[in-house]
Formats: sequence, C-alpha cells, structure tokens
Amino acid sequence: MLRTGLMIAAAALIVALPASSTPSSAQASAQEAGPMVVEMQLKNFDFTPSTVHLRRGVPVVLRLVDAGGSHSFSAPELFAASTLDPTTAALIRNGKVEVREGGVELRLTPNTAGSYAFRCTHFMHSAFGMKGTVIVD
Ligand SMILES: [Cu+2]
Repeated sequence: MLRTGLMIAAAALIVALPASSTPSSAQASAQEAGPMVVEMQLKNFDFTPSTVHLRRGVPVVLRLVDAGGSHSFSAPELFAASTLDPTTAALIRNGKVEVREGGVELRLTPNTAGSYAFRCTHFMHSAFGMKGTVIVD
C-alpha cells in the first residue's frame, strides 16, 4: 500500500515538472526579443525611409526622429487599423501626431494587412513630397 502511494507520487512529480518549466522559459525568450523598432527621420520635406514594412499582429515601436524643423505624422487609416498603446493614443489628435525636436515614439500593433498612406500636414510639406506608405504584411 505504501509502495503504491509512493509510485503515484513519483508519477505525479514527473508529469508536473515539464508542465511547470515550459511556460516560464517561453516568457523569458519573449522578453529578450522585445518589440520591433522602426526609426524614421523627418527632415527636408522627406520621411526617411518613406516606405515602411510592418507585420500584422506584431507590436512595433515607430520612432519618429525630427531631424530639423517642425513636422507631423498623419496616418488616420493606419491608426484606425491598429491597437494603440494608451500613451500613444493620448498623443494622437484627428489621426495625427505632432513631431517636434526630440522626436516621438509610437507604440502600436497593426491588426489588418494593407497599404496605409501617411503624410506631414504642415503647410505645403506633403506637396513638396513629405509623404509615404506603411505596408502591413
Ligand atoms: Cu513636414
């Protein structure tokens, strides 16, 4: 009777070990990877790069670096098709974020594949070519 009880306890231990170790190791590797970071420069009536590829369902930090002057990043369709971090959502007004010296970081997760136009809304800037496309694959 005692021997049977020990065997059951040993079997339970063997089953329990792999189940408890697997989730913690998966969490550790996800933290090491961190979010994808995409940096974009805003200067001389240009976004550099002007075409950005993101992946559906993959969180991204879109780092907008204002390397000269005052600009905006207007992308209402992209923002509407994405899950926005609360601090990012607070920066956006009418589908647009102002980008001043020091830059802005937008944290979002695109939810729908597609092609999304963006532009600077400052007077005449997009007419001079300050626009681009985010492609969500
Ligand atoms: Cu501009």
